Amino acid sequence: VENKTITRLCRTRTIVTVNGEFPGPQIEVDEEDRVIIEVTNKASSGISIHWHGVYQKRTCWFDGPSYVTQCPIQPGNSFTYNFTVVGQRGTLWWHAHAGWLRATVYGAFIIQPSSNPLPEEHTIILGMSNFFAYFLHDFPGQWWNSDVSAMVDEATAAGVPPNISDALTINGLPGLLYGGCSESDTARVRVAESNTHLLRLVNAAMQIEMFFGIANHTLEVIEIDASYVKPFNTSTVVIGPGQSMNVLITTGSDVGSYLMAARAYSAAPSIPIDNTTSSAILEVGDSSDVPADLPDLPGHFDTAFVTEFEDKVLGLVEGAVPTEIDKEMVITVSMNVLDCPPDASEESCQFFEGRAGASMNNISYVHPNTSILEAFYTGASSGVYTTDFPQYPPVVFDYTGPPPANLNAVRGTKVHVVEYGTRMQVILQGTSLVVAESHPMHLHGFDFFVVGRGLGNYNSSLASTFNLWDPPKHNTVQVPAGGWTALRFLATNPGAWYFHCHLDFHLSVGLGIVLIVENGDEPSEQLVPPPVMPAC
Ligand SMILES: [Cu+2]
Repeated sequence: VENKTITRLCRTRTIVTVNGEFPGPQIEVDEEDRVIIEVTNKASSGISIHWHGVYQKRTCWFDGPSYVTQCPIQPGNSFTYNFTVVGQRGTLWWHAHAGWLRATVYGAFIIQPSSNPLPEEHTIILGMSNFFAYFLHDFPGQWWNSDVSAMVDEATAAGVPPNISDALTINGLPGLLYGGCSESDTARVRVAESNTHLLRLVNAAMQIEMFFGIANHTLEVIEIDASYVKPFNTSTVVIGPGQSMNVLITTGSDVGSYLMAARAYSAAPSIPIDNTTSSAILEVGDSSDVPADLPDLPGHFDTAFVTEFEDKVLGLVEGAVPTEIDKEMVITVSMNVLDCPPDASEESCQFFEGRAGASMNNISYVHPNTSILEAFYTGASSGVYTTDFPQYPPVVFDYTGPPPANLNAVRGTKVHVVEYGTRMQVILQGTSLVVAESHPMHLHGFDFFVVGRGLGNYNSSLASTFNLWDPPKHNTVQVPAGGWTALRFLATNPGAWYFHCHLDFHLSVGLGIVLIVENGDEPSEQLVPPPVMPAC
């Protein structure tokens, strides 16, 4: 991990990279591979790396989120991640999980299946990022000459949401539609004529759900979050931050170039968004043309399209969902106004006279200054966390109705402990507090089945509508604005697992919890002993 000077749109900045590359290097492994990655921190602030979507079965030590499974790797220090990829294949990704460093520290993590279903496969990696928010904005203090954490301090000093981004990117490049300097900053991907190609899509953006499409081409979605789905065709895919997706395209017999494009989707029209469009060029055969026609993407607030898209997503594997459950949790997922801390200045509390915040079941998560997992493993949790994260919302109200008076979410470091082997059902209930937004919720250590979702408030009679036959299996799911999502998973992976919103602003103001899954009785159901972990 090191600083590197890069130029985009004729502006030069220093950013944090891995091996000097942006986006970072693609990691390719085979099913069942043991993966050993030595991370040396030559940047100026602590960092850790998360292998997004990798189960880390019994190896929670190497999952990566700072202050959850490890202390950050301090500048000048190294840490070796060491895990085996078991029972999964497809497109995942890796990214920094410390502060907002993932803005520039990310790359694809690809698990090749032991048997390849495609006669001729080409792999195309698309990254998407709105890191330009932090790249082009003239924040006082010129954060980019030091590190992103300084920028976070600037952006959140007033306790309000950060500015919107200036540009989106595809493979780290903004594309043709950003004025001067654009053409040289446009990604090109070359594929053969008359063939079927696999595109591996990752949404690495900090804050933005996206639409993505290719002019004149239909996308066949075959896999989401490294789990197969029943294949379906679409002109546009919807991909949230943290999600990955495999799609097939078939090229025609003519040589030619086509624009690929990505732009923001938002469920909350009242909030300003980055309304720019990132583009890249798909070259079919030996073509160096610069095409002009954009794919026909839905409008920024086209929630109807998103709902229709999500209705098409069904799991390829049938009958794998736990039909009985042992434990249910109902968790509100909410934006909030947090109290101004007693020692804070007025300038730092400019969001409805408090600070912009977020919570789950009214607890706005605060990181301890050490690793939750280490505290749990060594029995030294006192003063680090408490285990009283509520199983149900502490205050029952019309969650998605007219916003009630602020419920005064409180800051805290509370975890929820689950016995090994528990068949879990988790209802994530959105609220209209402050603003009804959709939240891409990501669970570490597991895939979950998305058995139901709807608008309004969840109640137990809606369980009869669940799809317990072929629901999709994801590691990240959108909780719809003003609605709910129902998940099921089997808690057979011991460890401390972060469960959080993948919009980094929401995450940084408290939208997360830690689920601790206890060891089982058998040695094969227990955490491996820890390596020497970084010190806080
Ligand atoms: Cu969120």
